[in-house]
Amino acid sequence: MQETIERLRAEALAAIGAAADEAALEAVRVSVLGRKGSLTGLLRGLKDLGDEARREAGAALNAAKDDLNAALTAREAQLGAGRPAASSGYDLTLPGRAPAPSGSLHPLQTVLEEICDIFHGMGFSRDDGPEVELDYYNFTALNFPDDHPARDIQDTFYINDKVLLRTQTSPVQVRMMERREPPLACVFPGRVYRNENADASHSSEFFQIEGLVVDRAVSMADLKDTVDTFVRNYFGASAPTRFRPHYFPFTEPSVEVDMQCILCGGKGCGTCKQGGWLEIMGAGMVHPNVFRAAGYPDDRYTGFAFGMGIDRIAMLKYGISDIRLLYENDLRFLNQFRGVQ
Ligand code: 2NL
Repeated sequence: MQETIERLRAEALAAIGAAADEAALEAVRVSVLGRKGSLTGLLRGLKDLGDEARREAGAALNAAKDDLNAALTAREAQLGAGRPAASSGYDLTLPGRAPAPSGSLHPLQTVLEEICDIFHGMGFSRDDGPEVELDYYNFTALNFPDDHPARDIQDTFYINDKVLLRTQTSPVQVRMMERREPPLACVFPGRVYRNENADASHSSEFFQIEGLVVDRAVSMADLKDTVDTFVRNYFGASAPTRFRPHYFPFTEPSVEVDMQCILCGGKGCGTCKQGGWLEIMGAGMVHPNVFRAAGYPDDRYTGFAFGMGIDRIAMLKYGISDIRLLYENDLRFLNQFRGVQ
């Protein structure tokens, strides 16, 4: 009996050592220790032995069983060590699933950030404020007379008598001047609203960026240089710019700024309606009444301000012919800007 046990033990240990993978090891375990295994069979046979022989064989069989269990555990750990613990049941060599599609910036946001970056490079900071505004900040403080047509409900969305959706970002600038003393140079991008019927070039919401520089002795030449530096940086080539006299209640003098058409170089094309020039912004020297409303002492400061439609710049840059595309969020349109920065 002792010999049989010893032989079985030696054979099983050899088989455990030779098992090349976990399946082979499991087969060895079943053949020795399983319900019909060779060692299990011997244990079952103990009951037929006499007292003395049963005690001896029992002790030997239990010792062999412990040895084999220990050897199985050790071999199992050895075989498992080659691969990460978590991988059982997973095939780590399979290619991954396609990642969830990532979003991207809206073309208006891309253009807004690019424009802000350029002004940041010229030393401008950036600020924003409420889209729901007091009519005082949107109109009165900006030198709009009480009977100015822009105040009409035909042109402006009113919440009530005194509260409206801002029609420009200028109210944020008035709020800044109330808070801070010059010198200041800041841009103010944001969404603005006009009570307008939508068509290819009009939308009741659009984006604007305004800029304001106030200090002692700021001049129209500073405005011109700022505009030229912006155009050079944004549109690359040094397209000439020109000022045309204009009227805004909040600036005096006021101008509209054109740049030579980037598409035809000034020769005339569909984009510039054959004129050779593209209007890119309105601007001027801040009206003294605006400084007065902001609480700046008379005559101490001068400043320039400008306002630019971001939608128009985005439409020019990407060749978009209908402003409504920028607000409909049609994925067939938006997906064309994935990866475009
Ligand atoms: C346009 C014209 C402009 C301003 C905005 C401004 C702001 C203050 C004082 C004076 Cl607080 N001016 N902003 C000045 C000139 C033109 O925008 O056509 N925007 C799309």
